[in-house]
Amino acid sequence: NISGRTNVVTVTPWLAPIVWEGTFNPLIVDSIYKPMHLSIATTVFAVGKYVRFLRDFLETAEKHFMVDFKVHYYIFTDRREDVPAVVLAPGRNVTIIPVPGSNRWQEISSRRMEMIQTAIENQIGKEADYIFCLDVDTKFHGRWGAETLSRLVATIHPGYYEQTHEHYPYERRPASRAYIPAGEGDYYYGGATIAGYVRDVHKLTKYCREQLEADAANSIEAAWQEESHLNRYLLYNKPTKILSPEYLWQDFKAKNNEVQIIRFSQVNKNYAEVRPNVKKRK
Ligand code: UD2
Repeated sequence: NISGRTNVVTVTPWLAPIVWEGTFNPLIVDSIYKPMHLSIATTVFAVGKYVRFLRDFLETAEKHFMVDFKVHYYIFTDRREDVPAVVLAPGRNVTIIPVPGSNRWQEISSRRMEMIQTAIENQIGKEADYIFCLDVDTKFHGRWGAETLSRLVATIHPGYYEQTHEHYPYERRPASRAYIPAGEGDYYYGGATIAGYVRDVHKLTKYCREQLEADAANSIEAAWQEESHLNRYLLYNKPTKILSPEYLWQDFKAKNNEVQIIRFSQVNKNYAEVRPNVKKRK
């Protein structure tokens, strides 16, 4: 009862599945994972004006994200008073973690690695089996369920899944710790969705934090900040499961033949209006 897919690649050269609609049976997946009573931590940062994206993120997550699982949202924000009260299903709850603001969006995006690392050490590591680290300027539109669980999970960036690795925006300057030499690379992974066992995501965030700090000490910032370091980490620490761009789309992109369902998508945003400083978007 699985249709199979012939127009997309569904397995990596190291035999990790690439999850697309038609490659899994949700009933079988749910019957395996739901009885395990897993605890799922979900981190989301809403710093500065990005707090405005939280309501849609949380409301749509309650409809589509890990439904019937215990989900603990950790909201990192400098605007506690603006966090919306959203009705959560039984077994799901929210913790607010205060973080400082910043006048550089690059710093807010990058410092997530350090803050997630610390939150895992202080709290999440004792509470959760799996963790998802997600961007807030997003909405869920379709099922995101237990088919996404694995030891180390990354998502193919929707902007680059049709391209070959010489076109990926990896960091190409050898001076940066995120450097990936020409001719190397598997996929270009988006920084908006990282997941896995808590201990594996802890290792990843600690590594990226250390590399970001080493670059900063050498006055260099990788092309796409923590996303560049993430891509380097995943080149040498292969993900055990990869999510297709169904799990990370962008509202400004037209749907195409390969993507049969958009499950999670970055909303269109006015960069000049929401960011404390502006840089051309990808
Ligand atoms: C891409 C990545 C993003 C990150 C960034 C790195 C995708 C689809 N997105 O998105 O994950 O790797 O590039 O440069 O892969 N944030 C705030 N307040 C701010 C700015 C950012 O809370 O003022 C948080 C928020 O959770 C946001 C995230 O950081 O979702 C990423 O920032 P972005 O969405 O502005 O980055 P963007 O669109 O370039």
